[in-house]
Amino acid sequence: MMKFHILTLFPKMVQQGLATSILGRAAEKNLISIDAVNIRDYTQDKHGKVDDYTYGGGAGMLMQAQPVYDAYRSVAGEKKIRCVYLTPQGAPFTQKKARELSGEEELVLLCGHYEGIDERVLEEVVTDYISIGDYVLTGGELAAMVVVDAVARLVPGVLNNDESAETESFHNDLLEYPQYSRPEEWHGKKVPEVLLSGNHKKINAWRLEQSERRTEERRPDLYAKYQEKQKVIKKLSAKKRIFIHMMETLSRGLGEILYAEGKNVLIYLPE
Ligand code: 9D3
Repeated sequence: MMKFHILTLFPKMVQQGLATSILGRAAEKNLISIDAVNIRDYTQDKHGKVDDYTYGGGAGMLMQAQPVYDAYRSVAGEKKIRCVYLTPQGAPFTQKKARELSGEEELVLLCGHYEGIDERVLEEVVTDYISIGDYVLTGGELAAMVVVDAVARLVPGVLNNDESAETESFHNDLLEYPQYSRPEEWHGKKVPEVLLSGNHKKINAWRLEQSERRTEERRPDLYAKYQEKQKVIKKLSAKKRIFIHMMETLSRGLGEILYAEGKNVLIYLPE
């Protein structure tokens, strides 16, 4: 069972948002637990205040160190639990980071509000600084929900067999191809002929082509990476019997090209 503790001023928001669908079922099955801790419950201020002005001036308020520290201690005790602070000043969140965090037994997610949190408590409790992208949110709650969702999906048993096979298999560096269901014609639009042909070799070729065109159009950054990989795979195919393992590693997205120049290829194998 992987435990998520979310420190926030808006516990209902995160609790409700994560109680539905796949994560709701995972919690019912005790594969994960999600508890939202209200930072305000830990203030020593008699009026329940958790924020104050910043030293040095400037607009806005800051969350004070004391309630954040005591909220963290209420879940961690004297233990050290990995603590992710959701902040615009963090490193961009990626699937790789989600995989890394899913190896923890327990995780604290700290949501900031106002202009942020007093630096001194961050120095004492935070192990990871994460942003979910370059746009302005109101607070860390939505970002924490994004991280919990992406990490919890990787906990064994949370996804069914079909769902996990999908995430583990090929199509790395490429966007998915378009998909169609019944009826065969809708608003005058027909399902592409090839998908009704039953010829799976042809279908796979069509889907790959669609994925490539779509990636080139919508994600030129990913497409450049894909093309570099294909170039290296082609080079390796000159000695296929020797390099078959490297070729498969690359096409399955299990390795990264560190260096490729002339006849030298260096591949990094994570884990
Ligand atoms: C001086 C400008 N400030 C307000 C406009 C900066 C600011 C403070 C706090 C901007 C946003 C926030 C609240 N955002 C988050 O806590 C946050 C966030 C985000 O805004 N974008 C992407 N990822 C994240 S993770 C946490």
